[in-house]
Amino acid sequence: MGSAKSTHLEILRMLRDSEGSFVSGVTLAEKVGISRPGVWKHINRLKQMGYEIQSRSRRGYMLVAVPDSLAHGEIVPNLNTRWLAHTYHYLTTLGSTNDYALILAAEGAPHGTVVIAEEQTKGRGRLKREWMSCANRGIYLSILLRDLLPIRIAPQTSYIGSLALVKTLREEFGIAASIKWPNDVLINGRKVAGILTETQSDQDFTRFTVVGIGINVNHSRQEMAGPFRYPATSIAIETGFAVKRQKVLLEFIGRFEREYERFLEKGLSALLPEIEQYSEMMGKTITVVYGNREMVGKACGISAEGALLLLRDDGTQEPVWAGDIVRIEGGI
Ligand code: BT5
Repeated sequence: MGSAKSTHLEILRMLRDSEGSFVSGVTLAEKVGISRPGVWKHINRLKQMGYEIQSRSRRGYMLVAVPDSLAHGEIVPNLNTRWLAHTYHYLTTLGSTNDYALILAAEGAPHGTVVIAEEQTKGRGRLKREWMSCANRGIYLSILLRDLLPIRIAPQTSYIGSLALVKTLREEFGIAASIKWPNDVLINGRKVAGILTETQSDQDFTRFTVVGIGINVNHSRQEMAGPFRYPATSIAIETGFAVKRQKVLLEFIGRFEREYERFLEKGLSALLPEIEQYSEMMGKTITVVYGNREMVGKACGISAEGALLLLRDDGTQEPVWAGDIVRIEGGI
């Protein structure tokens, strides 16, 4: 007999295998090795988790609908990756997935470990800013990368997150998403996702890197009303319908792995044409704020090291390494 935890998953697997038809309580009980009241208990547990299961006397149970949960059983069996998310930590509520991933990393968690939470109570942006992470609406995830990267290269992994998400939204959902330097993804000029990359290093090389991504998927207009530093939105607001978070997550994870491998093999310069193509600000006059400094210029490229290249009025080109774009010409 399996543990209580795996028994309900075993029952779920059998119901899935006979999709669209009933499985008798006796069959379930025999196959799993528990009593019929035991089956009933596990069915109730699955119902509480959001699975819609029809029960009919003498016919048994039939799975009617699965919840849009990001739990292990809904994601990991459907992954199409070689190494990413094979270790998968799923929590219904958590302070911050980045904090959790940093602890796991220190304890030796493997390369490609993913942490997912349905809700964050202390979700973080850059500079200890807050990331609004209300329950069951968004995707809050952190990816642990263990390759040794020169310290100056590590922040470039943020671009892998934004490029992978923009390609997911464009290719799978037909949404013209764009990248806003340095770490945001926008739809129709509004922020739909943010990325927070954190590293721990020895001397010149990283020991590990954690890329944290927050994606607003099914948030309502009220939830996205803010106040936020930059106008915010969700995929559902922009498309007008709810989107399966499972699909967004699976497609994103697959693309992240591919883009990361391309980055390791060929460097950021291999990704730059697409990053620039999908960029919200290229060729536009923008205002960047860094501390007390405000810079205005035309965004004219991203350097091979990841700096934003700003063309100033006097014709000089300035690389900008950090800051926030607070205004984009023609933007919201
Ligand atoms: C970011 O910072 O955009 C990075 C956000 C990273 C969040 C993920 S969630 C999973 C992982 N675990 C964590 O704890 N964090 C990562 P930044 O560019 O500094 O933007 C932060 C600002 O965005 C805040 O000060 C707000 O004004 C605004 N903001 C907060 N929540 C938002 C949301 N859900 N959507 C859009 N804007 C938001």
